[in-house]
Amino acid sequence: MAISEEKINVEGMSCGHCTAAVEKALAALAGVEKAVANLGEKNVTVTYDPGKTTKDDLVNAIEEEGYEVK
Ligand SMILES: [Cu+2]
Repeated sequence: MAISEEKINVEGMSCGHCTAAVEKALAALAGVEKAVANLGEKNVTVTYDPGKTTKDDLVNAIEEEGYEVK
């Protein structure tokens, strides 16, 4: 089981609530071990099992929270 790490650029996060919402949405997906959003860098680093979740799933979860993936 290979674990992947993906850094995804996210537009629209403006405070701690936003980063928490993005992290929570990602952490809720199957196979996601860790999601750490960085407000200053406007990105989120996700550690996940690509056998259970695809990058598209990650992007969808972020967009469903109302943030834009660049
Ligand atoms: Cu916010």
